[in-house]
Amino acid sequence: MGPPSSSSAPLPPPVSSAPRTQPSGHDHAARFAAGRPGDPKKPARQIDIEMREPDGKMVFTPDRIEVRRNEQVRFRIQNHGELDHEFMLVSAAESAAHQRMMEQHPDMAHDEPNGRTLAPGKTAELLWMFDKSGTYEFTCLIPGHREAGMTGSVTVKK
Ligand SMILES: [Cu+2]
Repeated sequence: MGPPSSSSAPLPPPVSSAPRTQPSGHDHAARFAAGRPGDPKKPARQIDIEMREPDGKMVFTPDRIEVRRNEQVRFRIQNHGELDHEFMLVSAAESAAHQRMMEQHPDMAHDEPNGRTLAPGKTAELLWMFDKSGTYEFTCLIPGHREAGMTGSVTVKK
């Protein structure tokens, strides 16, 4: 047993990346404004979403979706590009906050109730219940991808 270590310099205070106006930083559990995970026992309408990188852009096809409130949707997401991509279902405000966080933690992968990360050539499914009307966004939060065009909208009608 030696003397108490003197190498344990005090840690710097934790740096919060969340702007003051956002109540939480990266709390996924509380951020499903777009609805909630679906019930696999109930019927769902399938919507195919393709991810690609045409002509230096990055896109979802289609990039506009309309659903009815309380309609359950099975997103079938295919990555036909050459890069990893994400499909994250969020509100516009959540997307902006999350994007700032991703710029600081670019390696963060998502496999969450409201999103999937897909390597090239992969297909994933996401079952979702849109239980609130409004307009939501789906986006790829990998830094630079949203700016390159990877964003789309879901309009939930009453
Ligand atoms: Cu992407």
